[in-house]
Amino acid sequence: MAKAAVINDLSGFGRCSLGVAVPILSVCGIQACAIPTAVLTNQTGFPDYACIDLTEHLYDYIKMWNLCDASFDGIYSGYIAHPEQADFISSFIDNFRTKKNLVLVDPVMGDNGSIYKGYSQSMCDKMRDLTMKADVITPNFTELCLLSGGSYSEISSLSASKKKDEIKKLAQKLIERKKDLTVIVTGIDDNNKICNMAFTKDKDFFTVSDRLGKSFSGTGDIFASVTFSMLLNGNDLETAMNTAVTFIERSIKDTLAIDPDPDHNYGVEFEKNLGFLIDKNRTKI
Ligand code: PXL
Repeated sequence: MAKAAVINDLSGFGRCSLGVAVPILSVCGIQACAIPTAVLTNQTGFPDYACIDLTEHLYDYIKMWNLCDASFDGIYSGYIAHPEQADFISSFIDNFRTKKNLVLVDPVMGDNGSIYKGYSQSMCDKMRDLTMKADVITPNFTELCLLSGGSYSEISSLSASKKKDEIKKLAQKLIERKKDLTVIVTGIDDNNKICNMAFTKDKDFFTVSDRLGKSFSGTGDIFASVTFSMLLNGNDLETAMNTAVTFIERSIKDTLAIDPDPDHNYGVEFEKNLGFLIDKNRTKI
């Protein structure tokens, strides 16, 4: 059975981070070894939340897991609660990197043109360095701009096709810095559609699906978790991304079936669709 270290926060409400990553990896037949960066009552999109920052405990994971000779087929990181946590993730990758393991960094920093509450410029700078240690990164359009110096407002005002050209240029800028990087830009608005655009140094791949409702908490985390799991199980990028898109579509449809105007902070009904991922990964379970 494949084993992955998953570095992310645990939010009680909001269906994001470890709350979606652990169940998704598990149903894909991957042992998820969780490293909580912080414990939050609710994700930070809620008007009120409390956060316990776990920075001071993080290096124990490297120390203790070296003592038990731990090794990982994959490493997947997401939300950080303090700039030093990016340094920790970087050290964790240095310690547990092998020639074969897969490292996915989801550079969680913001959405819709703004950084998340609790995020600072120094966290974004450190996140930018961290992405250069990954095989795959999954920024949304806001995060792509933060990583590459693109102007969110200028590019957002362009026509859909010009916007996609600019996104490609920004992704290529990151690939110039690290030649074997796969950049998957998630949740791009294209009129009534949503696109995910993947770039490597020699190929591009896009998914297009209908926009269903407004943007929900945690769908970026779900996308990264499914894509990471499918890649770790040996699927190609296209299959991995298509599976993530279908899983999210089904979960949003189920959410809207219960309430056509839901509070997007609570995330999507992904739990009842985990069986779909079990079917997709049948040979691994
Ligand atoms: O889904 C990204 C995310 C993860 N973790 C926390 C968040 C957010 C987005 O708001 O607040 C705590």
